[in-house]
Amino acid sequence: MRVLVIGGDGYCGWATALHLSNRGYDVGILDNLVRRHWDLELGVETLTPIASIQKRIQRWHDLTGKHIDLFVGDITNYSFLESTLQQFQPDAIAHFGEQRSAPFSMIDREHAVLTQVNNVVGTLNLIYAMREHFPDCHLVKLGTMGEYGTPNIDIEEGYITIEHNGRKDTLPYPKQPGSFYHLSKVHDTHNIHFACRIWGLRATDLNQGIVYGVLTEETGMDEMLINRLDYDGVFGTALNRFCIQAAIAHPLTVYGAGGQTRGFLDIRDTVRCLEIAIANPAERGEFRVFNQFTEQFSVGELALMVKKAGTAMGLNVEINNISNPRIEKEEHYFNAKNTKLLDLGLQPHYLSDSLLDSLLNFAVKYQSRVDNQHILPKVSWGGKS
Ligand code: NAD
Ligand code: USQ
Repeated sequence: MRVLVIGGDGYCGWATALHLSNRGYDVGILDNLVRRHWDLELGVETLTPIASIQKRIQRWHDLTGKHIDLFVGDITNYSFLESTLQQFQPDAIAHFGEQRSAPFSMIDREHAVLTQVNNVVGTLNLIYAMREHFPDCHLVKLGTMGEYGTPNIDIEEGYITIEHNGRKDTLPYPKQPGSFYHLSKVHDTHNIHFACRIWGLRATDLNQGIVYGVLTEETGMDEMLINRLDYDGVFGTALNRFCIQAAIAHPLTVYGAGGQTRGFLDIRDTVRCLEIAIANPAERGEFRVFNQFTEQFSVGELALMVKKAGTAMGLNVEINNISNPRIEKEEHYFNAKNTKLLDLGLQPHYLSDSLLDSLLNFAVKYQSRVDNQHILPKVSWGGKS
C-alpha cells in the first residue's frame, strides 16, 4: 500500500513516515520545509539538532534498505500537488502539512491570514486533486481536539445526536475553537465533510490531542533520524515545554490558574493511530471522525507530575503560574470520548514516571541548545495594546 505523508518533515509526520515505512508501507514524503523557514524567521531552533530531510531519508535507507520518495513543494501550489500525486499514485494520504501553532496564528493579521490560507487552501487543493485523479484514495487528515473547545457537556467523536422540538438527528458536534489556527482546522473539517457527501470521497479526521515525547522505535535508531522537539513559546507545547524547562531549572510556565484541561498522547501512539486509520479505511462517501488522545490532564496537573519526576532526578523544579497570554477558560468541565481508535486495537502508552524520566533525560542531554530568551510566551490573544 502506497502512503503519501504530507508534512513528513515535521514532528508527527517524520515519526509517522518512518513507522509506516518500517511496517512495510511504500512511503512518500511531501513537504515544502516551510516549518524550518518559520523557525528561522522566529529565531528559534528545536531542542534537538535535526538533519536535512534528504540526509534523514538517506540514513533511513542505509540503515534499513527501505526507500522513501521525497517531493519538496507546497500543496497550495495545485500543479505541483497534482503532478506529485500522479507520480506517486497513493492509496492513502496522511495529511500533517499545516501551520499548527495557535500562538503563531495569533501574532497579527498577517499570521492569521497565512495560517488560514496555508491550511484551508492546501486541504481544498488536496480534495480537488483526489476528486479528479484518485477518488478511491483514503484521506487521513490531522484535525485537533481543540476544534471542540471546552463545552460544558461531554465531547463526542465528531457527531452528536440531538432531539429538538420532537425531532431527532445526528449532526456534526458544535465547534468553539480557541485560536485562528484551531479555526482553520474547523474550516478544513467542513470542507472535507462536504467533499465526502457530494463527491463520495473517503476520509478520516483525526482530532488529535497534544502530543508529547520524542522517541519512537524508528527515530531512536540513529542520531541522524532524531525528531524535532520544540520548546519555544510559539511552537512548544505544554508537557514537552515543561520537561525542557525543568532540565534547565527554568520555572514551569503554567498559564493562569492551570485548570485548562486537554487530551494528550505519546508520539508512539500518534504513529500507531495513523497506522490503524490507514489499515482500516473509511467507506466511500464516509467522513469518519476519531478523537485521537489517550488521557486527559490539566496543565497544572502536568506541571506537578514534572516537578515530582524532576525532583526525584535531583533537578530543582519550581512552578510559576504566570499571567495567561491566551483568552481561554482556566477552570472548566472537560470529558471527551476516545473509544473508536481503542476499538480498532490501539494499545495506549499512558504517561508514566519512566516516560517523564526519559523525556527529562533527553532534555538534560541537549540543554546547552536551549535559548532562554524563547521560553516565556510573547504572543497575546488580546492583540497589541
Ligand atoms: P510541524 O510543524 O512539526 O510539521 C508540519 C509540517 O508540514 C512541516 O514540516 C511543514 O514544513 C509542513 N507544511 C506546512 N504547510 C505546508 C504546505 N502548504 N505544503 C507542504 N508542507 C507543508 O507540526 P506537527 O506538530 O508535526 O503537526 C502535524 C499536524 O498534526 C498538524 O496538522 C497539526 O495541526 C496536527 N496536530 C499536532 C499536534 C501536536 O501536538 N504537535 C496535536 C494535534 C494535532
Ligand atoms: N499552556 C501553559 N503553559 C505553557 C504552554 C501552554 O499553561 O507553557 C497551556 C495553554 O494556555 C493551553 C494549553 O496549555 O491552555 C495547551 O497549550 P499548548 O501550547 O500545549 O497546545 P495548543 O496551543 O492547544 O496546540 C497544540 C498544538 C496544535 C494542536 C493542539 C491539540 O500546537 O497543533 O492542534 O495542541 S489540542 O490542544 O487538543 O487542540
